[in-house]
Amino acid sequence: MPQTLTLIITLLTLSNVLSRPVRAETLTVCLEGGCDFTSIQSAIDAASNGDVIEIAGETYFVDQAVDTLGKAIVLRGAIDEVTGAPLTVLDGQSAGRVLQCLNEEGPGTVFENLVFQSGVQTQGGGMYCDGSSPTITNCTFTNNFAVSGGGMYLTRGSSPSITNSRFTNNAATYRGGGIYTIDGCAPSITDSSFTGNNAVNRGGALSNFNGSAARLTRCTFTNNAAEDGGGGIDNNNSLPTITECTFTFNSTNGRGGGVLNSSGSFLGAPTFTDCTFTENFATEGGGGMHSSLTNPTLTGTRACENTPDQITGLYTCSGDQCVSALCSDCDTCPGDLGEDGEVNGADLTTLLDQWGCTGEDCTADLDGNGTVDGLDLVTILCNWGACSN
Ligand SMILES: [Ca+2]
Ligand SMILES: [Ca+2]
Repeated sequence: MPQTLTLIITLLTLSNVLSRPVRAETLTVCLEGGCDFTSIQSAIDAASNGDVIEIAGETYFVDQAVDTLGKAIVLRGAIDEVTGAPLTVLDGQSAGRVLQCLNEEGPGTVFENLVFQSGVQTQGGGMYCDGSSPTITNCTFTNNFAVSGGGMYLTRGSSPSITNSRFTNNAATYRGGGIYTIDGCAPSITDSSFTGNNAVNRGGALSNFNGSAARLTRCTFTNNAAEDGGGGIDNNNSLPTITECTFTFNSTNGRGGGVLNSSGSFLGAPTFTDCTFTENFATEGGGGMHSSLTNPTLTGTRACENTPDQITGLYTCSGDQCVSALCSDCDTCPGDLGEDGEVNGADLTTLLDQWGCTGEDCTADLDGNGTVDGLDLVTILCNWGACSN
């Protein structure tokens, strides 16, 4: 056998041995001893890719942000067997950040069944991701605090996958009480809730900034607030895809009680599909949503009983839209002023006849803002054709 061939075979055999997966280990953490480690960070330091760290259901006070060091490992907490709620708590003691991923963590870095609470940092009190996209499942971020991104701060393309998680009572003195994303991040957030988060500037629950393409599916936004716009979500130069999400009781002293889309999204515009906006509030208008210098696409939207109006600013709509003062109108046929089962030229004529009408007698004031105006015209046009109900 020629020497070269022998060498190649030897190398192939050797590489086969070397690439054979090392058996993944399970490392255990608990405070009282009897486990492999008493500190979460010590367990991470000792772990190799593929390992699982199981953390007992106790409260771990974090003196320095827990850092996964780029390792593809699973951090798994304990759950209440009845409710499924996480019982393992990482507490920042209102002194520092709780968790960070700074080394290009990918989906193989998994956080499961964990509570991240009482973290404080300039960016990302609960969690900070820089160019990292871990997997987050059944986690709770609560009572965290920052200038931006109280619960979580995502930057430089960080695109974590977040499922079945909760962001509750987090706060920011600037933007993104729950989450702040900047510079091309595309987190996927599914079946999760944002409740009682607050921002002094914009985006009580979530603030997307500078080319963020978040994908939100079946998320609820309830009781979030921001002082200067976007009580629920603030989309600034961003193009999120928001599907089957519900916005209720969010508020702002600016525009966009539920959502504010703003500042010329040069990369595209937000897309909303089958979302519901009810009982949100905006002092300056756009109780449900307001858009400025961007043109979001709305499909299957239901916006009703927001204050002082429903949806303001530019948007592109498609069918099955209900933008109406009363939610009960959504069950009939919004825009069908003549009640003949079709939104057509006769309804448009009625609206134009009442153009500028103010007060309660104006039947063509479809969105209930007190005037028959362009917003009502949009409702007619968005629902053009045979009634679906
Ligand atoms: Ca009609
Ligand atoms: Ca109106």
